[in-house]
Amino acid sequence: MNALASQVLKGDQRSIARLITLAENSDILASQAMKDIHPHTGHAHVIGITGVMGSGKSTLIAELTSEYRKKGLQVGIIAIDPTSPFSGGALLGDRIRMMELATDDGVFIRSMGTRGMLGGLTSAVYDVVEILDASGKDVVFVETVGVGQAEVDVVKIADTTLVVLVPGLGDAIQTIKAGVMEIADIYVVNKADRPGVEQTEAELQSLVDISCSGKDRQIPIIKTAAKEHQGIIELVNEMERHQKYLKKSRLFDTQRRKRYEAELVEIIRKRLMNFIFDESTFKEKVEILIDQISKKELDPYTAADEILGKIIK
Ligand SMILES: Nc1nc2c(ncn2[C@@H]2O[C@H](COP(=O)(O)OP(=O)(O)OP(=O)(O)O)[C@@H](O)[C@H]2O)c(=O)[nH]1
Ligand SMILES: [Mg+2]
Repeated sequence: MNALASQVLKGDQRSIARLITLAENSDILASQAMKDIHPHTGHAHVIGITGVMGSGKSTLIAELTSEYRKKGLQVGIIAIDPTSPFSGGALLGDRIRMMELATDDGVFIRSMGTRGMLGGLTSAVYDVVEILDASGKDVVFVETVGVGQAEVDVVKIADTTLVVLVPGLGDAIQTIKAGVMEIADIYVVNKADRPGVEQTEAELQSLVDISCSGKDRQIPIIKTAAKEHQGIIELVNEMERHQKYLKKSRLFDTQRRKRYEAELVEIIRKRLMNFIFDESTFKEKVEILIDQISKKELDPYTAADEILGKIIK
């Protein structure tokens, strides 16, 4: 077994950080360690959290984390958003809360930018989830902001997906991009200390009544005031209930297969892209083809056939 991998399996914070960095840089050293840790994954409950900007996702994660820590569980946090408090984008008060968590050995926090193709999740997220899972984290949070493709992709990684809304934005449901509402396993109305919470809840309830009619599971709506630590225990209970539901039905395996499929596609895509565009000889070849396309000596389809012909014999 790879030395780095075995340190990660022991939960060593520095080794976890190192392997994550190697994976982010697609370093050759990462792939061996990733191979070694895979058999030790599958234990963590992966929770995706998405929702409008500033709805309190990071605050919720911090509060949920302290709740899980009280239960003696270890927590991993991945924040996919450059403006999140994890990377220093929020008010000082929030940052202090995060700092508390950051010094806890049972918590690992990592923030990542959205470098993925077409604004989707950066492919290293799959690696980071695997690493944190293998390192013994019982719960892994993945935070994405409700814009772009990332929040729709989060559903491929997460076992349980939370969509966070806040009261007082007028028609709450309209404020979230189409397609995002459908990915929720649990709706959270945060900032329930603010006026308009009943209206938002009622709007959501009528949406649930329509979308869940005839289904065996109704999407629950949980009201929280993360800043006041209100509704946090209820939310933890609801997430655990969802995990049990997944395990009881065959949905758990379906969900996991979705993640592995997305991960596999991502690894292949990344390797093919590197092969075509980074490897020196191909880069040269591609430049020549682009010249020819520009001069109308060649069309893009024939050029693509030529490049792919070198890979797919
Ligand atoms: N009134 C009120 N404010 C809250 C609550 N939860 C969070 N906030 C505040 O809302 C602001 C945004 O909170 P964040 O946790 O950074 O929200 P976020 O969704 O992670 O934000 P982005 O990552 O930037 O999209 C902060 O100033 C929080 O203190 C709440 O329950 N009630
Ligand atoms: Mg945030």
